[in-house]
Amino acid sequence: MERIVILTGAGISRESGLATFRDEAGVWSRVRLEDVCTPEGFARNPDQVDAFYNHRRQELQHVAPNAAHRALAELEQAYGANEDDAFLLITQNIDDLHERAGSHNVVHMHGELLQLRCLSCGATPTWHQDCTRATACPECGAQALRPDVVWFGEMPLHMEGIMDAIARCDCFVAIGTSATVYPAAGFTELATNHAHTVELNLAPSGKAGLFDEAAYGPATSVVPRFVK
Ligand code: BV8
Repeated sequence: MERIVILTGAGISRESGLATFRDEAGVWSRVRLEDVCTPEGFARNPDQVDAFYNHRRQELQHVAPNAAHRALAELEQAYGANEDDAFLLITQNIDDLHERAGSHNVVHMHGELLQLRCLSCGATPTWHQDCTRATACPECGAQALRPDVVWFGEMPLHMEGIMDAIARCDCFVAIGTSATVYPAAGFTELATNHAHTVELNLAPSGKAGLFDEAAYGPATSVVPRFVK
């Protein structure tokens, strides 16, 4: 059975209404990533970081998965019949749209917006409301909660399993990512020598030259077509 690894980025959630990061109206055109997506920014001004993630957590409640998310859930179903982990979906996104579309085996390498982490006891409670410096950890009561996401300079999650899956895959598909942020941006290089590589994106990414196959256009049209 062919083994397929899929990597998604913010572009797959764009047509659900969530902004990407580096497009002209992207998240980083409105706020400096150094201020809201680094440990240093959190230490300097935690209230600004709380507000940044509270806004994104609130907007997540008003958006829904799109046809691209659903197509990947259907693809997992088709592979799922074969138990030997032939299908892996890695996402750089911290939204829950893949899960809401029906995907089960989702690896959030940059963490999850709907989860917090307690800096006192390490608990990672699921969280849909706002979080401020006064919010108490449901486990230990400490007012020491932060978003459970990976900031710049922090180690992405599940890297050992990710590298192993890429090393063993026959097909690697990158969807809706500018291939700017490492280590995810380096995954295509890891796959290109032994796997068939595919880029599905609105426009060619910085790594477009590495792919064996590509289709450009909105994810809701190119992803279902690829999955068929
Ligand atoms: C780390 C989470 C080390 C929170 C984010 C070389 C090697 C290793 C590291 C580095 C390196 N060089 C530099 C670094 C450091 C840094 C980095 O990569 N910097 C960049 C800016 C150069 N990397 C890190 O710090 C990483 N950590 O390396 O740790 C380490 C080792 C040991 C011990 C400790 C540490 C951590 C990186 C993770 C940072 N967190 N987010 C949050 O979301 O708030 S990253 C941020 O960018 C986003 O979250 C997103 O996940 C990520 C990638 O962005 P994309 O998803 O690609 O989005 P983008 O807007 O860029 O592109 C959208 C694409 O969609 C475009 O191509 C567009 O054309 C397309 N599109 C638009 N509309 C559509 C569409 N496609 C289809 N349909 C549409 N409708």
